[in-house]
Amino acid sequence: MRELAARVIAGERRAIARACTLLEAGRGQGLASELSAAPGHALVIGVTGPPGAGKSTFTDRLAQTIRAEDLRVAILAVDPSSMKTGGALLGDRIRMQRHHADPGVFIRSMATRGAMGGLAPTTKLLTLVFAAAGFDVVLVETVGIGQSETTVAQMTDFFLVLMLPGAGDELQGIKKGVIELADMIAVNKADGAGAAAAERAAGEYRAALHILQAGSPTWSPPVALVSGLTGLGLAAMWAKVEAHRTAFAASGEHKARRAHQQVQWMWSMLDERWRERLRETPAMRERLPAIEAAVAQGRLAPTLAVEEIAELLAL
Ligand SMILES: Nc1nc2c(ncn2[C@@H]2O[C@H](COP(=O)(O)OP(=O)(O)OP(=O)(O)O)[C@@H](O)[C@H]2O)c(=O)[nH]1
Ligand SMILES: [Mg+2]
Repeated sequence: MRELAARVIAGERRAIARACTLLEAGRGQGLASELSAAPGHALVIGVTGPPGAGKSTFTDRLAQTIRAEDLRVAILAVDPSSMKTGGALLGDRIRMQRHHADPGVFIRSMATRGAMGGLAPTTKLLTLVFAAAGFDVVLVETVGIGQSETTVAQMTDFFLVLMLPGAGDELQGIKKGVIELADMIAVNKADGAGAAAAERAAGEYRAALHILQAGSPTWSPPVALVSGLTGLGLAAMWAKVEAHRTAFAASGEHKARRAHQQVQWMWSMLDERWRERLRETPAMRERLPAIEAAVAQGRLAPTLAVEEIAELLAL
């Protein structure tokens, strides 16, 4: 493990890939500790949005923008496997090939199914690998469904929410919670025939953000128009990310956010392990399916189920 960690820290691509595989498989705790000792300086950016929002295309283009500044970038695409369509998978593969020859870009896909230690802890572990390997920027791309977006918000320095211009109620279908977490909202596909609709959508998001309580004394989340396809607005949005970084470093919010995230991460790992242990306890292994079934069928109130489980565990 020590040798592997050293090779990761030296930026060896094969070692980075190997480390990711180990950590995804729920192995390599020692490795994680070794890597924590080399925290690097990476800025971790989360990119989320509804299915088909153009996240992959956008992330790809953003990586180019970042590369143009001679910064090294790692992309972690978190796929809720069941949602992945053939087209998106193909697109992701094409994109991997595009950057193949560039040693300044590292791309990793992580299937939710494959994350043995839970999605959140594993995603966090992989960002740790990239940071230790010396990448300047880590882009974490995840589809905005279910809980993955809040999870990702909790482990990034900058949380970007991509939205689509669309007819009707722009806020429909996206959770207010996600908007509240956003450091920036980007209305994507603001190109060609979509430009006017994107402009309208941006106006609605601005209004929505205006009502929300500001989460930071130094930062009001901007709403930008972008196109991952044409590159429109990408340079401007990157400038905003850098402005955010500068502001948060100066105000101490960057440090505070990281500190808070470390504690959250500790708890999420503990939760996972605890849950695992709970399920593996012999008494639980036998009883749990029956308890779950009874709760599902309404024969047992969840409160009583918890009492019984607590008793079985002598809590
Ligand atoms: N007009 C336009 N189309 C785009 C843009 N970005 C992506 N698309 C198209 O939108 C579709 C989805 O793009 P992806 O980048 O795969 O979107 P995604 O959000 O990663 O999709 P999932 O991973 O399946 O959720 C593709 O057909 C793209 O060609 C854009 O900026 N403008
Ligand atoms: Mg995608």
